[in-house]
Amino acid sequence: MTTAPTNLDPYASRHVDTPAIVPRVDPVVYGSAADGPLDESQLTAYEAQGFLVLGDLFGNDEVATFAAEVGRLRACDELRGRAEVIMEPGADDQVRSVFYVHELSQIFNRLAVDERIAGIARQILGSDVYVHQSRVNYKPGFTGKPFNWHSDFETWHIEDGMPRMRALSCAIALTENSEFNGPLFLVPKSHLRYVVCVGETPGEHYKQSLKDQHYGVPDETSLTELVDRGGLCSAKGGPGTVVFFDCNTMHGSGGNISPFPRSNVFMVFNSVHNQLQAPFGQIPPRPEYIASRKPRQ
Ligand code: 6CS
Ligand code: FE
Repeated sequence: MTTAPTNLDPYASRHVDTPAIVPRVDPVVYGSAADGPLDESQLTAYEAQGFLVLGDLFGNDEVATFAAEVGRLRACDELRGRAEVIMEPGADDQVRSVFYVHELSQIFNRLAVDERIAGIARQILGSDVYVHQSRVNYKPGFTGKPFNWHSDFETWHIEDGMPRMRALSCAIALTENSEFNGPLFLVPKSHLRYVVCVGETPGEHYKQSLKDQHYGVPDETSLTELVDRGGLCSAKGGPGTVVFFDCNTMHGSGGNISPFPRSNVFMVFNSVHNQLQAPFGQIPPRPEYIASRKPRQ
């Protein structure tokens, strides 16, 4: 399918046969240091790099409670077989992710409104926020599979109808995230440019992409260009380490052949001024457990 890039949508993607890199036309930080809790240097670093790693937001006991809840969700019989539970590709006994945890779990329901993360999200996004998506990624030892390189926003724009880049993810490490067990890889400064991907989104793409994503994945030339400019960073740290990253920061992670699991809980905050419209990829909207269209105020 070859159609001319539309001038109406600065973030059109999967509509042309050749990839491209176009500029971001939205701010990164919408608030200011005066709004707190991040100080000027933290906001400046987030704006420049596209992510910020904080090591001391949650106490060990809290993280242990989150980790126990993650274990409960994974073992919960009534959840098995539900759409929110994503199994690893080719391993129907290995849970890869559980989505919608802010609604399935009282503990993560409270975490979603915890000022220590929601307050930072409001400051960066410059408005009230709501949870666009929540999930736990398990990445079990020995069998945890990779997450291909991608910009979340490219998927959320094309498949969920997220209009502009005014959202962010907050990833809380529930286990050690080391160089050995498949840590989150981020490309610094990649949030400032948008990679136009090729390929036509398959029907009900999420049934495949949440297991192993192949559409909305940048081409190697574009990815290399982003890395040449910004380098690579792996978000290593102990349990309780929190990574805030912009919706358009290029990221991914390798497989986990170590004996140690790499579990993270993700809360994705969207500005209330950026609520979902019809998917820009002109495809049916994804289900509520992946992309919230009824945000709780
Ligand atoms: O499609 C999505 O919304 C999900 N996919 C990835 C690889 N990251 C964001 C989100 O979990
Ligand atoms: Fe992602």
